[in-house]
Amino acid sequence: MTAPELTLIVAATRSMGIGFQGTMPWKGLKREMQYFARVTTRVPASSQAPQNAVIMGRKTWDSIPPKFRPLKNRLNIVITRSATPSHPPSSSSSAPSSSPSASTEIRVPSVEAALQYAHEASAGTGARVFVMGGAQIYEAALRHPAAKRVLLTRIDAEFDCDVFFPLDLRADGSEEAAAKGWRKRSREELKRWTGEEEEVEEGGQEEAGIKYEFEMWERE
Ligand code: FOL
Repeated sequence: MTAPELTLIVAATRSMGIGFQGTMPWKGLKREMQYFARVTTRVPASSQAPQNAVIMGRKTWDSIPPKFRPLKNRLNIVITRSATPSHPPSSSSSAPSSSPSASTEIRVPSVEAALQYAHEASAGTGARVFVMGGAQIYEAALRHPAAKRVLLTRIDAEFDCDVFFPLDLRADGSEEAAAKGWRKRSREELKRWTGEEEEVEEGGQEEAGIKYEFEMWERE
């Protein structure tokens, strides 16, 4: 079986900063967060998938407000070294103890195990698999050939950051990304892939006095 395609989703400052002291470096980007929620939740129109999967590290899981955890209408897969590997329920077996109920997250010990789980759970349904951080998990995902796409929200500001996205997609200096085969796609291609018709405006968005723009990068 072929590996499921992976899409990394991230919001980053001009210097590719993504986090500060266990939380997000900025405040008040509500519509940006709603974009994240819509895009990760929306299943492709052509798919039979009940839901997409979101893969995250344990620290990112901890950073989500408890009332939003697990992220609703998505299979939440959390990577933690203290996990004992689990397998998704297969249609031929009846093992309710290992099934993810709608209100719980799955814990796995590695990115590889997360991919395996997402793949088995979604086999053939067309469900999408998103990697939503943090930096260590993005880094491991980017080493994987299945990581085909980055949905970047480029925040046109600087904030104190102590964690950075491990691939340099800066507007000016993205030679590193280009050399590794990463190309920025058009706004039309982003709209088509995400299904976002209204929200992806030319010239970007502004919220709480902060400008930002939605981008899609793909690896050739
Ligand atoms: N990608 C983008 N574009 N923006 C982000 O803020 C972002 N954040 C993370 C990963 N990728 C991102 C990791 N951090 C929630 C909280 C923190 C978080 C990711 C998600 C969260 O609570 N999400 C809810 C939305 C709640 C709301 O509507 O305010 C969800 O249902 O997705």
